[in-house]
Amino acid sequence: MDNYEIFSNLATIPPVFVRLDGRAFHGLTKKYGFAKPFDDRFCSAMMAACRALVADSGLAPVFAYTFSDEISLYFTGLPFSGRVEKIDSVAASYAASALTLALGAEEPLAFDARVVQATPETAIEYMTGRQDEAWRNHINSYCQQALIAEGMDATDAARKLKGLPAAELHEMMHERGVNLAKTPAWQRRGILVCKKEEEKEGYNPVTDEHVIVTRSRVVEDRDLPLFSTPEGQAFLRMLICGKPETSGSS
Ligand code: DGT
Ligand code: MG
Ligand code: MG
Repeated sequence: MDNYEIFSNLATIPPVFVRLDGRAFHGLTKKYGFAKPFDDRFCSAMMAACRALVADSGLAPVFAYTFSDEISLYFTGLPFSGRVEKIDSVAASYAASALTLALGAEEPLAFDARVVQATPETAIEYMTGRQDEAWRNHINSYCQQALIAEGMDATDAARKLKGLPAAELHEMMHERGVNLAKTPAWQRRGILVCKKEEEKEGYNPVTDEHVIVTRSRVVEDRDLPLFSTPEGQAFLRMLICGKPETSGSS
């Protein structure tokens, strides 16, 4: 019956992103009573899932970028010979297990997964686009929450906010004493989790010598630059291409 497994040999080549998104997390966040618009406990649990994906899953993405209930994993080498079904299913189930453990949840939860084909250039565009989405999600979540707190129901609040320009949303929160440019950076710009190589001095007892060893540890960056600025583009280029400039520029 193997020949009916028609998608199992669908394979891709790196670089790719795998984007995971929590399934029906509106229900999960309601059930756990997470603070609106941003909950520290939910964010910490998402970070634990990101750390596990980067450090322990064996999938070995270069980094994870997260905001809200989504995680983008960037790969420059692929496990499972690049087989899409296997990559998506293992990444999504691993993330779901890691988040379940981190939340101490007593019921199952799920992520969906998709592969986003990339080149180093489009990877930079992709990251800039996801951070734009994080920003839109941030302002929308604050405004939606403010209207609901004033007694409006969620559907009416969403209808009222739909299509309003960013300046009006800013003004709306300003009138309520919140400056949306001064909220914590992780809420506005998302969080990056990656491995960092560090050189440390060690001691080799066999040769009785002091040696320099390279160790890698997982670090998180909650104070990311704005990716659409020159500083942000240089940051992404360094992260994705290992150098801050485009080739050809001086
Ligand atoms: P989906 O992805 O189509 O299966 O459905 P959802 O419900 O997961 O929708 P999505 O992914 O568009 O939106 C993310 C949901 O997660 C949204 O209802 C807001 C919620 N959420 C994310 N972060 C937080 C948080 O920090 N606090 C609270 N209260 N909710 C959050
Ligand atoms: Mg979701
Ligand atoms: Mg989402």
